[in-house]
Amino acid sequence: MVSIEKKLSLATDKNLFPVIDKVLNERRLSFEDGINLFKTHDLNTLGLLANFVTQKKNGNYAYFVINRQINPTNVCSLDCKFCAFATIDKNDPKAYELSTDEILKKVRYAVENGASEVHIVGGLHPDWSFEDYINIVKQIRHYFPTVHIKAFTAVEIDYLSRISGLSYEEVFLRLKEVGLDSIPGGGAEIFSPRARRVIAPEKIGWKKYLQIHKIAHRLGIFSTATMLYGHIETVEERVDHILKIREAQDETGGFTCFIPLAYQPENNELGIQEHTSGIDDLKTIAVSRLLLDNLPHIKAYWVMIGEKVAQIALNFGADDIDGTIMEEKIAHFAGAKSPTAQQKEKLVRLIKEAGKIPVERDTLYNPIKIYDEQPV
Ligand code: V47
Repeated sequence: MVSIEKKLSLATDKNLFPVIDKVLNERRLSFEDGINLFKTHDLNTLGLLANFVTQKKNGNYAYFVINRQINPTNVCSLDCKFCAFATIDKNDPKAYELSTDEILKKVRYAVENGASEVHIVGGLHPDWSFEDYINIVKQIRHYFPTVHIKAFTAVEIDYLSRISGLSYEEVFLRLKEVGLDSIPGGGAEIFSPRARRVIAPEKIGWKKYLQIHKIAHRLGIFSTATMLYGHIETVEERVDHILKIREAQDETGGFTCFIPLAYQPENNELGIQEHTSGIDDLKTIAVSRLLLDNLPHIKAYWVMIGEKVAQIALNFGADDIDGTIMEEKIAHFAGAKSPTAQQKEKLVRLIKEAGKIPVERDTLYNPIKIYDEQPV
């Protein structure tokens, strides 16, 4: 077998030589290394390096989850320019609010179809009270005692704190008491204040986003982290975003996974025409894998980059492709071309074709089933 050193000796971009040396010797990469990795055209070396790190962390395993996404409402007091899902106007024909019964029906369908997780995010509804949000979690937990409830982004936690007058800690303790298990990584967008002023001027900034996640971690609530890329941000802003997440993870260790979210350009106010390219998707995943040496998992979210690129990304640093999801609104309102649900068998096949061993996981990456027996 050809050694990794031998393979990497074919690298053509001299800016990557110091990075190769650091990766092989398990030394932390710098901001400048991140920029050089984003700017390289030597995709083969980037993929080799990222896959080398993934294999060290996760062997040949690649994960998926049987889950359902539920968005209780799209009515939202924020007016983020990149968002095609939410509406500020309750009377907008596309506005909707799910009742508790409708939410429970969706959870029931998910659980009956093998879901171990429900992933719940939605708008900051101006008329919903703190207790309305609490009740969503409470009712799900009452009827479905074992399903993992991953609910409410840091942006929603901040909103719940504001409408209840409770501190972030107190909000989390209430949610935990009624059944919350973990929180998702949405709402991070891009941390750069410059870009944030344009794309999400009213949303909490990066300091609060990370503060909320770190508080969650200290209370034993794990979370994921995201980055929305492919809009107006610069490569420097991407690297800065990723390194801020690395710094937070050094403090708490509570992020299970990092998910680069490819911007979907339709039906919103930003006026960008293009979807991200496959090369940019692969680079962003690979660079994330290399910079985030303290995060266990990197997700290639098939919904936003498509199944084909997600599958290739499993050899570019990703070890997870998310899940069956059962329905999806946020990316599809904004023009995502992928399906809105996925069969488990398809996820297994995508992973096997990438030469990896599929593992159905729970939210915290405990294996539920390993599919190592049959070939593709
Ligand atoms: O916060 C909104 C993003 C996020 C667009 O935690 C958009 O495991 C692209 O966070 N184009 C919600 N993205 C989705 C999310 C997520 C998805 C899958 C797994 C996990 C996880 C989290 O979607 C929002 C925002 O950053 N978003 N509009 C758009 N036009």
